[in-house]
Amino acid sequence: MGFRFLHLADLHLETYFGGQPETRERLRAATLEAFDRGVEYAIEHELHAVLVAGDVYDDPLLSLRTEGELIRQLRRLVDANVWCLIASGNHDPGGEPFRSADIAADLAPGGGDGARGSAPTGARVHWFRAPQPEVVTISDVEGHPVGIVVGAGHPTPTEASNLAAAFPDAASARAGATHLPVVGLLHTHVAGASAAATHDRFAPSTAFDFHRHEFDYWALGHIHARQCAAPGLPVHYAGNLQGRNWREMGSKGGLVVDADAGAPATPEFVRLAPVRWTRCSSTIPSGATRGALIDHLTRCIEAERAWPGEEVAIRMDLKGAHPLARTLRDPDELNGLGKELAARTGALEVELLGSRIALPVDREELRNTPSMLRHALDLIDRARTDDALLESIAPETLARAADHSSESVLAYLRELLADLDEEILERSLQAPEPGTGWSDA
Ligand SMILES: [Mn+2]
Repeated sequence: MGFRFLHLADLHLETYFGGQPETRERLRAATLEAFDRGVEYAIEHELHAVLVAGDVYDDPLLSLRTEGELIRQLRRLVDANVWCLIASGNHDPGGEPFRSADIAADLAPGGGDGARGSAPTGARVHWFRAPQPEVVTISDVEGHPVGIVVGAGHPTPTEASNLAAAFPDAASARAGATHLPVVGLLHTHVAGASAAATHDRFAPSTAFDFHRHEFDYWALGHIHARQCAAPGLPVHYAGNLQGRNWREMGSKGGLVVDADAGAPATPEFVRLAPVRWTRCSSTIPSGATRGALIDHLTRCIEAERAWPGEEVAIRMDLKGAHPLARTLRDPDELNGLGKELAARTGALEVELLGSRIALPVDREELRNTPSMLRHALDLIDRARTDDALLESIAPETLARAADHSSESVLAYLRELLADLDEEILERSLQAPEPGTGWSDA
């Protein structure tokens, strides 16, 4: 067995969250719960260390309560003889004027007594706060060395230099201890990684930097999507610990690594986040009653869960044909339905998107049948491309055309046309038969 550790990254404690107010409240606690689970996992599985690759908290406004919780968890690890190594990122920079320096001081031997009675933390905690790489030898419970961690931190919130480039190669990090695996710990933007484009280019690096060092594993942070960041090399982003919004979907947690010297380590994902953001699409049953529609959507939500009762925030793309298409596309209606479904299923949040719901009309058939409706639809179609026709059918007084230049009037008229065929269809179609419309009966 080699050097066994849990790789976490991007905890973003007290981040600004997406979703409804209740969702934000839940996520605040869920992030701390996920961290608690990670600590629990490391202790229970007797890992040698927990490595956190930066962005432990979101900004310097971190509450004292959450800071206290962070320190409490780190002390738990130390009390259980598990090392804890953190490398500062852009959200938790390590320079003297920043918050991490204070937290690290509380963690040092003889530091703050927030957890009186616990073992002194200094021995097994290391916070890499400086841009110059430091080498730390990790020992097991008996004090035998099991691995080497080389780490560096962002000194400021906008580190522009390539920190990976200054790392020593594996041989010099080992300094003769050839049997020990070498692990890099860094918060960095690797060019070409998946989702790299949506993350700021702080401490930018390339796959080449990691090729050169010949480390047995790189524990990276910054990009929130879990992935191997350099094909063919043991260079991994753990992804953030708890998804915070629709852009951070899927299971979240950490990577468990068992590293040996000279053998690139393959990490194994362990789910830690209690809440999962997910997205699905559903074709609604045409003509369903309100009750039948709710039942249908409830089943979709249940099917989306990995296990009964899983805490999910779901975004559902609705499509299909329904006599009440207009109602079902209305944001207020969808919001109300979503809340009802969330309460009914216990989902944290249900967001419904209805723009692809249409009226149950065979448009081809309609166009081939002579009727007033057909003429109206033809007229709307032609007016979309024929400006002279559009102007000729425009009302003399326009409600909102303050600027009467021909181009702005035309633009306004085109805007009015946008949804007009749907509106005409809906108004001219017969009301649904009792029992097929919008009732719970
Ligand atoms: Mn970051």
